[in-house]
Amino acid sequence: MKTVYSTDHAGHSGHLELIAGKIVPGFESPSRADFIHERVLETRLGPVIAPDEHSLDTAHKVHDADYLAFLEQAWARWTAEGQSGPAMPFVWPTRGLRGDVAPTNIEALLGFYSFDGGASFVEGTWKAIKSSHDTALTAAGLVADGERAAFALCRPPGHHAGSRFSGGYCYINNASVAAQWLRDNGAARVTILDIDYHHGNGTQEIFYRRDDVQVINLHGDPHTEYPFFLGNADECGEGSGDGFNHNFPMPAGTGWDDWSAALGEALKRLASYKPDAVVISLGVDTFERDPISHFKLKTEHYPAIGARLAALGLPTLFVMKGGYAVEEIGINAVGVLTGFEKG
Ligand code: SP5
Ligand code: ZN
Repeated sequence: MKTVYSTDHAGHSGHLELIAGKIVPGFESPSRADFIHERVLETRLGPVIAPDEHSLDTAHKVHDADYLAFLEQAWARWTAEGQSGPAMPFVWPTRGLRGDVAPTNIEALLGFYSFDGGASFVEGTWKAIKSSHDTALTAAGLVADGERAAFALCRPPGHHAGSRFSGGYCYINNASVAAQWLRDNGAARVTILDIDYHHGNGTQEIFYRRDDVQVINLHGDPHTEYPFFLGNADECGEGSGDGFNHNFPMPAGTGWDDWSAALGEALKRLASYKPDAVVISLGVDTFERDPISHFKLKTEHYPAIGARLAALGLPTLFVMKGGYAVEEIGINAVGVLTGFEKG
């Protein structure tokens, strides 16, 4: 399997996040991608190629234009105000405030276009966002051209980013852009299967009223787990999208047996949709030693997941998402891919 990868992610470093009452260095660090890249080479998964430059045309089909423009300009606007450290929101337009009109002040804009304090901006953030986007689209191109599978080694991740907001380390929803691109390039139906520990709230929001992209999520129950405000089992889609969104929330502490059973049900629903291509939002923060998540999957389980996905027999695009046990992230993420290759 080919891997698409660029070191342009590395400038997204020194950013901060608000978590558990503290502002701390981002868990979503450059070393995550470095460890995965090293493991791809070590296991001889296949050629590693650089992404091609892509326009934002497809991104404009899943994100609003004002939001994409904000992402590109956020750092410049922040420094123009005399700020130097990472650009972070601190005020959000919740119920009872005006959330319908974009403000002009950069501090207000940071809150207007986000849902948490987990996606701050530094100087290299836009370049990393754009390269993550290009990486997903280049890998989608490989799959459209007939490869059985491809791996988009994306950083930053994307699944918490919605049509008009960032959050949870995510800015452009790269898996959603890739799914849209596959739709526009020959696939009548696409499934996004999200196996990251956290619910992919952004992906759900983007496709919630559509029947041409099925969205399936396996994740920590939002009653107790981040992102809290979406991801319940009764969220099934709306309008023409009714019946095309599937959530499998599971309690913190869930181990392989229950997780694997949920995957089995998810794969049944996927197969009955008969998609022309599958996009896997590949998070390995389901790992037992992940520092911010609470499932109990072990390293040996990741190749088993890959083999189950291979058994679908469908063109498959893997898009890298979460995983914060940095030492093990390469073994676990690439374990899914080697399991797929053997399966
Ligand atoms: C892409 C992705 O995986 N984003 C995850 C964002 C998680 N953000 C905050 C999670 C808060 C978890 N609570 C801390 C519990 C520490 N034991
Ligand atoms: Zn996650």
